[in-house]
Amino acid sequence: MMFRYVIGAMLLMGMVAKGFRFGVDAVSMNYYIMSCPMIDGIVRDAVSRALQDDPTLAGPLLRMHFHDCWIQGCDASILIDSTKDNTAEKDSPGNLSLRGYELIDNIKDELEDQCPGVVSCADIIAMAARDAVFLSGGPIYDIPKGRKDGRRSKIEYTINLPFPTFNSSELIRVFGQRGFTIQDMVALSGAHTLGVARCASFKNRLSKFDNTHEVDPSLDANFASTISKTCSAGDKAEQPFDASRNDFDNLYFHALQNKAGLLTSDQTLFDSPRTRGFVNGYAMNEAMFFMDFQRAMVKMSLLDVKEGAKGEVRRDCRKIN
Ligand code: HEM
Ligand SMILES: *[C@@H]1O[C@H](CO)[C@@H](O)[C@H](O)[C@H]1NC(C)=O
Ligand SMILES: CC(=O)N[C@H]1CO[C@H](CO)[C@@H](O)[C@@H]1O
Repeated sequence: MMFRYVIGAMLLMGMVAKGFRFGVDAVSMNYYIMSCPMIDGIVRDAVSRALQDDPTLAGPLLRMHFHDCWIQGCDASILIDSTKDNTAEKDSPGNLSLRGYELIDNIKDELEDQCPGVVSCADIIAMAARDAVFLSGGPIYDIPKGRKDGRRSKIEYTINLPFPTFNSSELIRVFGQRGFTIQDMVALSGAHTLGVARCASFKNRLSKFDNTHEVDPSLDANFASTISKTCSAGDKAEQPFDASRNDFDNLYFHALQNKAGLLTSDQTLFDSPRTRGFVNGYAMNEAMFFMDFQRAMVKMSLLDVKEGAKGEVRRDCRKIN
């Protein structure tokens, strides 16, 4: 616990220094301290109520933040609805299974009542993801706030999301391009401790199995027949990533060690010597996973953030002002 405070204080000092350099409208830990002091409680309570109704929402909320940040920075571009003239990110095939948009709308409404025109949708996504992690049993950590909302969302850009068929070299490359170390990338992949994937995302692992009646060597035989059975219900059938889909824990890394990683991009982390050490470390020591995960999440939450006049505070998260 003490350790967490020390890390928090170190981050805070870093952010304050950053705010000092870039002026008053830069991201900071206490961005809303004057303009919306109740914000943390409001978001935490709303996410908590939503997860009591539906604990499976934690995964989609965390994934939403990743998809938002990965495409054009953490600017809530993922929330924009398509219009007659523009097909938005959220309508791309890779993003269709995202959920939780209504919860973000509800939080936004509540914040508009309490502190009108102040809180960006991008900050709401980032905070909701953070709270979803904590409320599912993961680490508690703070993130800087003050992201502004972007004014564009285009389906074409989502081509840059990492593919589930990527091997570790490709993952290392694309995460490296965005400033993440190999360790960051493995820790962030640990987000797959929450939630499910649809057969469409992992059926590539079965083709060899199906076509030649041979077990794919990177797949445990029992697990291969489990996912094969799941896929017999079609492309939309869901398979949890690990044995505890609603708990943020390190069982995902145990699954990888047992050749029961769901996506190619999961199993490759154990199969490649460049990443295996981190997988084994996180499987053995959950506290280390939590520490690295929260650090990497803060980093991800600051990807290409739009500060000040580079963005806006959307009135309706689904529409540009
Ligand atoms: C390393 C590269 C990554 C790849 C290739 C990848 C790919 C995928 C795919 C294909 C799915 C399943 C989608 C579906 O079938 O509906 C998924 C689910 C998920 N991803 Fe990732 N992902 C990656 C990294 C991340 C990161 C960095 C996060 C968050 C920090 C994340 C969070 C999630 C979560 C929580 C789910 C479960 C969603 C649910 O339950 O509906 N992923 N990911
Ligand atoms: C990873 O995939 C890339 C692109 O398909 C390929 O060139 C490379 O050889 C693969 N690396 C490994 C270690 O399999
Ligand atoms: C990961 C993934 O499937 N991404 C898709 C998101 O949507 C675009 C646009 O339709 C696709 O080209 C990507 O493959």
